[in-house]
Amino acid sequence: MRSRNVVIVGLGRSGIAAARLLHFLGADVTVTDARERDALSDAVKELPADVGIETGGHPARLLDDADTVVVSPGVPLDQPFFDLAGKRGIEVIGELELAFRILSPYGIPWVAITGTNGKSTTTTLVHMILARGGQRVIAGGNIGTPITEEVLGVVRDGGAGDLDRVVVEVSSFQLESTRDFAPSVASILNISPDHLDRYDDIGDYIRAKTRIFRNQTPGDSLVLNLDDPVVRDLGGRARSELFYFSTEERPRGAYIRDGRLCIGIDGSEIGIVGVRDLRIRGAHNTENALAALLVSYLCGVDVAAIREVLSEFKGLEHRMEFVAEIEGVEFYNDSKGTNIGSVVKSLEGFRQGVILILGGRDKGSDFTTLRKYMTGRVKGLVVIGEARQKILGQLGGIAEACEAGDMKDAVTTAFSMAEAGDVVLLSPGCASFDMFESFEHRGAMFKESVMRLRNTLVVR
Ligand code: UMA
Ligand code: ADP
Repeated sequence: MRSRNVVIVGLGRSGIAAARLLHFLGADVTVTDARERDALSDAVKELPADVGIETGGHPARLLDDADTVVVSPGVPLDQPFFDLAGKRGIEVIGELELAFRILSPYGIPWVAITGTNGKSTTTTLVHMILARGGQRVIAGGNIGTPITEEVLGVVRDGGAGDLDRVVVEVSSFQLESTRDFAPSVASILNISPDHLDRYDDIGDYIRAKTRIFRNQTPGDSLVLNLDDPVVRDLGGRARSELFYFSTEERPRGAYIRDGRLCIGIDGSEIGIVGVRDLRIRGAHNTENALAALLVSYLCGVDVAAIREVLSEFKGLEHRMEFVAEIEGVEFYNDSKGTNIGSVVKSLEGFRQGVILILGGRDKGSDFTTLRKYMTGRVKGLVVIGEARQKILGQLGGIAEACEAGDMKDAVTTAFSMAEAGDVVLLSPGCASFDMFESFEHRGAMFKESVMRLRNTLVVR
């Protein structure tokens, strides 16, 4: 990194990691956050002592000595601070771009996975498969560990030159602030409406996603979902080699034949595992497995490693996670179901008798889309968070509906609406930040409330 004076905007996970990496590399670093200092005390403790800190806003004077601005993904770019940086010719890049540039001298190929849903599951599978196949890999990004944190780990140990690959889950927010980012293998899993509180329309959201292949060249690979009506047509804009996955057709790439997940490229076909051998359930997880096996195959990994991992992987926490059965009622935690498309997939896993806990911070979503999937399946609706009234307005009359003030209340209310044989499903279709620190926190509170309920019933 040639620049010496860097301003980092946002002191969340990405900002802290970027600051630590740049500081290690010898840059002069100042971090600025919109929140007041009191709210940032834990974050500040993680910074080296000589990093400058400016809280309560992003004052223009920080740009006076800056060469580069590094922005965190959750910080919208349509703010005067960034306009001013642009006018002064100061480059604004994201934390993902920063990591890419720092590793670029080593020539390590990157694998990047995006999509509205299934990113973390697919990224985890790819990471596990490549590692099982003996590749030296670091993984991170939107999945939770900022990729700059992983990069600091290898740069500090002098091990960057030994890496075979970097695997990243990338969000539309992270892609917005890329410039040179060019993964050798990229995948777009699916696109459905999300984050419409940040984008003017779905077209803007799609444009951000397509930045994943913007700098790819003919030697690179792009893996697309042939079954997704938006994604299947994006390949026309790419210069990279196209591969597809599908559960319905048999494209050049990965598909299902006779109940087996297969790779078929240029005439040769390899059967990998049976759909029934997968331990992650649901049609959407079959799609994730197809994407992961194709991406991994294109990274040159041994097929045995793909087989082993796909037959073993049981799924991630907070994604359709079975929590407990209480008096015949099953509880599932799908706290990561943060948009309408993911709630649809989760509902499709059940036939009837669902009590759905929905709500949180709205992202400009259209909840009426859920109506047809709820009919016949959802017998009770418990709404939580800021989006309560909007959801009741859009879904009223479809099922018995109740409001709950917190997660404990939501769980007990849902249980009171259920009978033996029913399912209580937390699949909120919203962001968590109105009531919780993160989707992980929301899922943990759900599980804790279910366990408490079970304990009180046992005592009774
Ligand atoms: N802030 C400002 N100015 C602003 C807005 C925010 O200073 O104008 C500050 C906030 O006060 C806060 C900080 O920015 O202190 C937060 O930055 P951030 O929102 O970028 O959060 P991070 O902790 O850095 O986490 C980010 C991703 N968050 C978002 O994109 C919102 C995490 O994805 C990601 O795991 C992490 O980087 C590591 O790469 C979370 C997410 O919700 C899981 N992602 C969205 C999704 O999956 O749908 C895109
Ligand atoms: P992301 O990282 O994109 O949020 P995850 O793998 O964490 O995706 O899954 C989050 C939720 O999205 C899951 O609980 C499930 O409800 C839904 N989901 C997962 N994979 C898919 C897919 N391929 N298509 C649609 N929905 C999916």
